[in-house]
Amino acid sequence: MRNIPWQEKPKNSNEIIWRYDKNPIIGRYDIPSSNSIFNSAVVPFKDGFAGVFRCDNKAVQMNIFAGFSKNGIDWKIDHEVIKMKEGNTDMIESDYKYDPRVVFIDDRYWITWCNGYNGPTIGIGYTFDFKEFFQCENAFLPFNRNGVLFPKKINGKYAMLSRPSDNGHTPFGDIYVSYSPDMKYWGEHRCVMKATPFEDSAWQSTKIGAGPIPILVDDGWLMIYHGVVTTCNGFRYAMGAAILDENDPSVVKYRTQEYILGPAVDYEMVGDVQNVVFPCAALHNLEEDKIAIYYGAADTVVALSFGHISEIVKFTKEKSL
Ligand code: BMA
Repeated sequence: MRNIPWQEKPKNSNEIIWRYDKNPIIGRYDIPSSNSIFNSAVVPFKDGFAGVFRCDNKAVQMNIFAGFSKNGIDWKIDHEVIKMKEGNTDMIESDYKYDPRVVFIDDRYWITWCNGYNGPTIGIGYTFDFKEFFQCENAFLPFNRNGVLFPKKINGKYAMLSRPSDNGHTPFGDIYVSYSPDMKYWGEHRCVMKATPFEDSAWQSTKIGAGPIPILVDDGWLMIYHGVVTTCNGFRYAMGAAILDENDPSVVKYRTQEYILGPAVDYEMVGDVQNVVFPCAALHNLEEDKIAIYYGAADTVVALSFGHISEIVKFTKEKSL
C-alpha cells in the first residue's frame, strides 16, 4: 500500500477523527463548469490515486467526472463528464448521476452512484483505467440511494449496502444489504440497521446511509456511515461508525451512539446545503493504522479527515448503542 494522505492528530486533541488543516481540498469552482464539487470517491490507482467526482454544473445538474492525483490531496478533475458505454445490459437511461463510490474487485474498478431512472436508484458501472467507463444494470427499483459495495465477495456473492428512499428529500431511511452472483441481478435483501429512536441518539434518528467502502478489521466490517437529524432548520448530516459481522453483514456488532465527526467548521456549516458532513470514500493502511476519510462538506466542497483505525474500532465498541 502506497502512502496515503496523512497528518498527525493535533496535540491536545481528544477527537477520534480530525480534519486536514488545509481543508477543503477541492473547491466548488475547480472545473470550469462546476457550481459545486462534493460527495466524491477516490481509490489507489497506478502509482497514485484516481477518483470519481460529483460535480454539479451551473444549471445545477448532477453528474460524475473522473479525476487523478499523485498524492491524494491535489486533484486534476476532467472537464468532460464521464460518458458511459454499454456494460452488462442495453444502455439504460440516466437523467442524472450523483454520490459515487468506487472499489477495486478482482480485475476492475466498480462504481456505484445514485442514478436518475424515473427517480433515484442505484447505478452500477466499471472501468479499468478511469478513461473508458461501462454502465451496467441498475441494482434496484427506484427509489434508492447510497449504494456501497463491499470490497470482496461474501459467501461467493457480490454484496452491496443501500438505503431505500423516496423521490424527494427522504424523511426516513435504513441501511439494507443485498447480494448478487453477477453484478446484474440483486436479491436476498436484508435489513442491516435502522435510524435510532430520537432519545437514544438524535444525530442519527431521521435516516442513515452507508458511506465509504467498508473495511475488514479483526472484529468484522468497519462501516463508516452518515446519520441525519431533523432540526427546526432542516436536516443535519454527521458521520458515525459501526462494525458488521464479516460473514453476515446484516448482523450489527457495534454502532456508535455518538457521532465521530459532525458539521462544526465554516465549510461544513455554510454552503449550498448547510450542516452536511457526507463521507463517500476512505483510503486506509492497516499496518500503519491510518485512515483518510473523504467527505462532502455542505454539498459544496470536498474535505479530508484522518483517524487511527484502532481508535475508531475501540471507540465504536466502547461507545456502542
Ligand atoms: C442527500 C443527497 C446527498 C446530499 C445530502 C444532503 O439526499 O442529495 O447528495 O449530500 O442529501 O443535502
